[in-house]
Amino acid sequence: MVTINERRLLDRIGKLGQIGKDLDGKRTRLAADDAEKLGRDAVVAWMREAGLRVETDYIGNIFGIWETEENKGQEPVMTGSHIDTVINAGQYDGCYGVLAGIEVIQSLKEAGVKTARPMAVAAFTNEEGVRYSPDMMGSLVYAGGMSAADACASVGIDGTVLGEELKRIGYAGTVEPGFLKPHAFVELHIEQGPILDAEGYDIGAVENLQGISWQQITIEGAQNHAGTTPISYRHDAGVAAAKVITFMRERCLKSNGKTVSTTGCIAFEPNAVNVIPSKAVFTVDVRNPDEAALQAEEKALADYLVELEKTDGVKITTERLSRFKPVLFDEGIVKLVEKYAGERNLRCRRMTSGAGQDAQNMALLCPTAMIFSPSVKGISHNPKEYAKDEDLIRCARVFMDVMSDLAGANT
Ligand code: HGY
Ligand code: MN
Ligand code: MN
Repeated sequence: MVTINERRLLDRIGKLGQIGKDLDGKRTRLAADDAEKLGRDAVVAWMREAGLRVETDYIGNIFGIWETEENKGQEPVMTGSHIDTVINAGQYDGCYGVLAGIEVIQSLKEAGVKTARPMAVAAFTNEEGVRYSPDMMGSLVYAGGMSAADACASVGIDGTVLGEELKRIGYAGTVEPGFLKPHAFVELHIEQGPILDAEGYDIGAVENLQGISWQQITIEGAQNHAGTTPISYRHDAGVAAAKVITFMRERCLKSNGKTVSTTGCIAFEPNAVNVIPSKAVFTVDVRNPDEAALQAEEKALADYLVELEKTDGVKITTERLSRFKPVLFDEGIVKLVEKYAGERNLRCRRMTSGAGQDAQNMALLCPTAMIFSPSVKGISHNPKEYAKDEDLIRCARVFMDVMSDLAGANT
């Protein structure tokens, strides 16, 4: 029975987790920045150590490919995830899936296993979307949902241009996105939510993924003195922004937990303690597993902004940053996850992914599903993100079973 090299996988997760830490120990590897380049270099080195052929496409997606004379030309079974992070991030989000993908292929290869299909593992560019929008960008380009040219022309929150940054860090690749036509795609990822941990499950068979709507809202009011201006005279962009944020929280509370909304970024101008803000620029991230419900949330917000312009005497503009419909994963692969989890006596439950994932774009190309491992206390996008070694290993073993099955391995 072929198994993964547990120590090697855990060591690599730990090593990659050390890359991109600043002097305060905060881990941040934003798409195509210097820290992420070092992460990319480490992943490419491990792919080479595994004996994989490494290719990089126009948008900087990195692929480790294992094909033999016997299976060359067959559509590969693919896996992948991301190694870019949010700001002050945990060490498992995305990295676990990329490193487990390398580990599974390396272990099968080392064991002399024959597979009917080639296998490939990807590290997709800019999954988080913190520096450049939209999120899940590399896999979106790969799946044909965005042109590589448009993606490379994206201007970041820091004014940089993605294509130039990829060139600068040496990851402006030479192969066409979509160059591998996958037979199937399976992504292994930490849950990033509390369900598996709280309900005592060992593994999640992810059957669908919720829709995501990101926009940036700009509210322009009237700059004025914080002390002398009567309330009735004010056109306070800060107060208007606060009303939008609380309006969205009310919508979430009325949705019985289906809608979630977050304002993660906000900036005031001129941003002075005794000046009524003239401008507020902030993001609204709204999600719901049902497309019609998500559209209803977007419409409610748009209608509210029209109202707010009248009541507060402000001018409001919006910019679409990202929009993904909910995705249903492949029932056959979900069943495979349940089958192998059962054979290993793991407690498995079906789940929805609350997070956006590269798998949602790969589902445009081929039968796709995901496997979740438990996140302790459901904490993620936070340095306290934690996954127990035994959970990581148990789920990686099921991941190997599923990948081997799809690849027609003679294990
Ligand atoms: O935003 C998300 O859901 C993912 O972490 N990119
Ligand atoms: Mn992720
Ligand atoms: Mn993430």
